[in-house]
Amino acid sequence: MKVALITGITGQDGAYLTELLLQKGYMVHGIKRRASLFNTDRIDHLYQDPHTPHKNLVLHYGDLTDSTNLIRIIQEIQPDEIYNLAAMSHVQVSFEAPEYTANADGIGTLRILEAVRLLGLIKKTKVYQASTSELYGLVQAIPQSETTPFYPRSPYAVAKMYAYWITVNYREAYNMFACNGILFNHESPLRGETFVTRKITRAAAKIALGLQDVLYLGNLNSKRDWGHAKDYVEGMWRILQHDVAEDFVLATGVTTSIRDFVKIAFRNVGIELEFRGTDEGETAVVSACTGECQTAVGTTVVKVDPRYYRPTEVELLIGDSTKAREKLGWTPTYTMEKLAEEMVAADLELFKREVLLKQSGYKIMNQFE
Ligand code: NDP
Ligand code: GDR
Repeated sequence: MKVALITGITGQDGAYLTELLLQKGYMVHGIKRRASLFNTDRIDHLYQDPHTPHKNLVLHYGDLTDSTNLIRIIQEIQPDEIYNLAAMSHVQVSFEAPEYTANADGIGTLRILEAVRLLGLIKKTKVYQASTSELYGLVQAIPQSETTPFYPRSPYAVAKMYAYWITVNYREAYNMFACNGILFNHESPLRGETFVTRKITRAAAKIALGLQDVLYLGNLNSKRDWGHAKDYVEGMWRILQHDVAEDFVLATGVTTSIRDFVKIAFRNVGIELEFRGTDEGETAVVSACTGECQTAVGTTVVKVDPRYYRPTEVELLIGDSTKAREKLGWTPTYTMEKLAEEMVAADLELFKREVLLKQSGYKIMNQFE
């Protein structure tokens, strides 16, 4: 039985990867942070009571900013594969917490690699590093591939650039099986609520059901190459099964603007939008309303709020994943349209439950109301 350690197991990718590795018969260990509230929602369906005999999923408390726990856990479980997914992963937040981001996302990766080396596990343990298309930053060339130069545009991307190169360096210096997956944006119904796709699909569902009036967004012009997280965790696994340690881009090769993603998401709840104005004055107005939609034609449902603008923006990402397709046989199965449809459907389901509770007399409130 292969043993895997996943850092960031409570995140979007951690949840999908755990499911995949359990299906493949792995013993999975995950590192979760201590929080004042439960933070395991995304993997609760996979959770096994500590008293269950022959468990194949075990969670350990830990943090990428604390090498003592990383060394202890890695020593204890002697993993065949480590997937380093833990990170402060929000680009805009990294401008507000740059030092912490550097520590967790940059030095955190070094701590993992060094733990493997110090514990004498170089020959046994393969390491996957969650690198990112944010490394490309200011456009140098398109589509972006493994050979495109980097130009990071945020504290997050700069920290991830350190992580990328320290992974390459440990591979070259110590002959470690350490690889970067340079992954373009990937989303799902499990995506964090403050990333733009999920913010949009939640708002589309809530606006259609009459639970929200307006969606405020930042830069509508930037373009992203969006795939589904389920496809991308399959790629991570394939990267570590390849006979040689190498770095790979995973991407769909199709790019879409935020504005077009908004249009497509709202179309899935029966709302057609017409965008008017430019820059900070841009808005979107309902031009037709069918199906789930209960919003009057002519209502303004999207507005731009400059508070969501970034000090330095990444305007255009479009990936070339030819190497992964040819060497790993990896191909994404989701189009952006299918992804948006799945995300909107999941959010509609979620908020219909909220409507039902309200109609049945239950108040939706937090504990302090
Ligand atoms: P999420 O933000 O959903 O999950 C991040 C995970 O990291 C969470 O489990 C979080 O724990 C954990 N974490 C954060 N800080 C620490 C820390 N200091 N110590 C230990 N754990 C920590 O991210 P995704 O699942 O979307 O992404 C996974 C990885 O892939 C990240 O490294 C991200 O930067 C990278 N990436 C993501 C892409 C995407 O489009 N999704 C594209 C390219 C790269 P908690 O639940 O407690 O917050
Ligand atoms: P990104 O994802 O920065 O690409 O990083 P995000 O969804 O946050 O932003 C994508 C683009 O949308 C624009 N945008 C907004 N973004 C957010 N979050 N909120 C808004 O209201 C909004 N309005 C417009 C942004 O300016 C940006 O251009 C994600 C993360 O998962 C990283 O961890 C990962 O490395 C990269 O994808 C690849």
